Amino acid sequence: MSERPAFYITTPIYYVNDVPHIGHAYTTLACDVLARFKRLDGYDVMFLTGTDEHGQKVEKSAEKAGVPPQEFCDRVSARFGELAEAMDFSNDQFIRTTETRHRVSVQHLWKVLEDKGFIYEDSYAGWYSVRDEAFYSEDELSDGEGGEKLAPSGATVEWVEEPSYFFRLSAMQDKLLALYEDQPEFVKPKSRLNEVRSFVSGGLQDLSISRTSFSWGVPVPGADGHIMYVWIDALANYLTAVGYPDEGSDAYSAFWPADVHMIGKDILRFHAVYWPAFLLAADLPLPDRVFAHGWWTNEGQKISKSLGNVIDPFELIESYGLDAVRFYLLREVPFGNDGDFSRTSFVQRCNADLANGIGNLNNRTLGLIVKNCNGAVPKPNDFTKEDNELLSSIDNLIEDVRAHMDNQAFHKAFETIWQQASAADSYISVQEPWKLKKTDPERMITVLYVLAEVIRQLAILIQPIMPDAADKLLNGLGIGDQERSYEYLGADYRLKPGTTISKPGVIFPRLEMPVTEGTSE
Ligand code: ME8
Repeated sequence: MSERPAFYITTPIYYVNDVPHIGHAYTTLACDVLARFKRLDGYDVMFLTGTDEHGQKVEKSAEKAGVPPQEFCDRVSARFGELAEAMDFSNDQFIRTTETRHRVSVQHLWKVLEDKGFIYEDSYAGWYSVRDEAFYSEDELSDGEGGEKLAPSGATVEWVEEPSYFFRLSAMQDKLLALYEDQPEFVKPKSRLNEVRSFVSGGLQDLSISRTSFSWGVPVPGADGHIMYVWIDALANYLTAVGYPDEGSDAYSAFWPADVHMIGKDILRFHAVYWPAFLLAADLPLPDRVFAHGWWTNEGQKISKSLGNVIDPFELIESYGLDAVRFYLLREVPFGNDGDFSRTSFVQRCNADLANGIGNLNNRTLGLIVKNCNGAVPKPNDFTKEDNELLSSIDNLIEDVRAHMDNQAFHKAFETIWQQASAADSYISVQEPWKLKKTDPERMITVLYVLAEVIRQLAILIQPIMPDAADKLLNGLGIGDQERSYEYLGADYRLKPGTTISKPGVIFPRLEMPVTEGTSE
């Protein structure tokens, strides 16, 4: 087994009732960036994503489409696979809850919970939302305009009465409160922890965990006619992927418990209340953290199919290129907050930080090296105070970036990196290497060397967010695949004089402003 530390990160598994949109791309992107970061930082990473294929919502969608549920799941799940490819996600696994290994795993978990006395049979009479696949108590509901009852999410609920098995969630209240107390980073951001704590403090009712009024789900072992509630089925995917129920397997020993379950704020209760309750009841170790990020709106409006404003990630990539899409989504909005997608801000952000930022820095520096230094990294002379300042701040940048990444503060990590790119921009404006050619060619050489070295380290640092652009930048500097991990940051692996430099191409194309109302600048 590997000597390296392990890191296990998961996305929610997405319902296959509909094709992927920007929200799904966003969560998985955040995980991808963290997974890539950790790999470069020396970790053995397990990055899991996949699809949630059972339940009433999926069954109804398949019915509507006039295809058998499994065929429907295969079709939509494949689309999520295509998204992973289009977004260049580096997931190690793609799990589907209709796989046999998952049925085995979740049925085992059920049995463990049953053997430990946490499951009993009764009947459920209450409200259920198919859209949310969630049970709601009366006091959580509000009245809709047409007299219908609405869940806090805005989804309609229906009255359900059926025989059901229950999980003794009510018995877990104290243990959960103790968890939030002892492990305050279990839920992030902090506002979400407070939300969860107040929900649990209000008292917990036992949870209905089987359904009998439809059949698209994992059969409850030994209970004819019962299928598992889709959330116990879905949550268990995080265990299945690392080999559960084989707790002695290499994958399980290396990766469980998970380091981060990344989710959107809509599914906080399932991950921060139900999931730890199931695990505590089954005597299984708890994940380190559930991070619930915010919600994207589109130009100020809720994203919804009925409003026709769903942002298609495939179209975005087609229009703006993958590097820009990946960059914008994680740079624009403080991670954890809600964010508004706007094409104007997209173009502004990418042009400022990419085309005019790192792209321009790279073009100017490499262009001058190719023209004035025989197309190779020049051998620098003595560094001045300014040179040393710039170099030492980039040499130490990883410390701050790492701290931000460990807090899932992606925007801060990128801000830190881009501040360094700005510092290099100021340096080039002050040093004016293009003028030095005539006045002080030896100094020009040193300035260009310093700049190229800064670009080397910036390119290594930005690999997680823009793997493709970083690859081009590193190729331009002649940095081989073996010299791209974070070990190579810092002063020990400075650019080698004599390395051939290629003529810079366009790495970050300048994007056109959208021609719609309200975009005049
Ligand atoms: O809830 N902004 O699946 P789901 C940001 N199958 N993120 C968004 C978003 C938006 N507008 N819309 C969706 C499920 N998301 C369950 C999960 S896990 C064991 C089971 C993202 O297809 C966000 O991550 O409804 C949210 O939590 C997830 O998609 C919901 O995906």
